[in-house]
Amino acid sequence: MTRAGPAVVIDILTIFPGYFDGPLSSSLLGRAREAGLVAVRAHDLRDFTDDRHRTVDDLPFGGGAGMVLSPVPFFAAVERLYGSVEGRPRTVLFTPRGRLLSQPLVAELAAEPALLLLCGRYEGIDERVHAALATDEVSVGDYVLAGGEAAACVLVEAVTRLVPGVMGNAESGTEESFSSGLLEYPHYTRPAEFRGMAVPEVLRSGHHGRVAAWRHEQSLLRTREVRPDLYAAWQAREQPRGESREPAREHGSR
Ligand code: JCQ
Repeated sequence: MTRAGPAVVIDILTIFPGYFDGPLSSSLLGRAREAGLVAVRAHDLRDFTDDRHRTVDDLPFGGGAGMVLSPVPFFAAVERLYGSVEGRPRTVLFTPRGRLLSQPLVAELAAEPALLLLCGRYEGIDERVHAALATDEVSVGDYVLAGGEAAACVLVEAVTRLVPGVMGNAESGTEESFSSGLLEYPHYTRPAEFRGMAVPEVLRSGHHGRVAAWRHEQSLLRTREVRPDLYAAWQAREQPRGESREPAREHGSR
C-alpha cells in the first residue's frame, strides 16, 4: 500500500536558514507540516561551498559598492538536491524587479508538486542565477528588503493555505471572497454595541438574504473606494457590456 506524501515540497536556498525556524513551526504552517501535508526545508547556501571559509559572495565585476551572491553555491545546491539543473522544480527568485505576487500566481504555484525558492542578499545575486535557474522572478511589493527571506515566508504561507486539507471549511470561505477579486466585507462579533459603535442592524436581523446582499454591496463599495484597480478588473469580468448595477453611494463618516 502506498502512502501519499506531501502535496507540495518546498526547498529554500538561503544564507540564513535559521530565519525560517519560527514561521515554519508556527500556527497553520506548523500544523500543515506536522500533518505531512507540506514539506518545507530551508537549506544553508554555505553547505554547498567547497572552500575553507564557505564563501557565498564576492566583489562585483565592474566595481561599485557591496557584494554579490556567487552563482557557484546556487548551481551546486540545485545539482545536489535534484541531480541536475534540468531536474529542478519551478524555481522562484525573490527580487523587487519581479512579477508582483498575486492570489492567481499563488494558486498556480500551489498546484506544483515542488517548488524551489531562492533568497538573495547584499546588492543582489549574480545575473546567471536569474537567467539559468529562476523560472519565476517574484516581488512581494514595491519596496526593498534586506534579503529574500521575508518574501519567501509570505509565499510559503500563501501557498500552504491553498493545499487541500490545510484549512478547515470555515476558513476556506475567505479564499473564495478574495478570489472573486473583491475585498472582504466588514466583520463584527459581540458585543452588539461597543464604546458607542453599533453593529449594523441588518447583521442582527436574522434575514440571510438581506445579510448576503449587504455584504456584497459592502465589498463593492470598499473595493471601489480603496482599490479602484481591482474594482475595474472585477467590472470588466462581471459586466463586460457595462450593464451596471451601481452600488449605492456610501453615507458613512469616512
Ligand atoms: C522582493 N519586493 C522586494 C534583496 C537583493 C535578488 O537580489 C536581491 C533580492 C532581495 C530580496 O527581495 C526584495 C523584494 N519583493 O527585496 C536584495
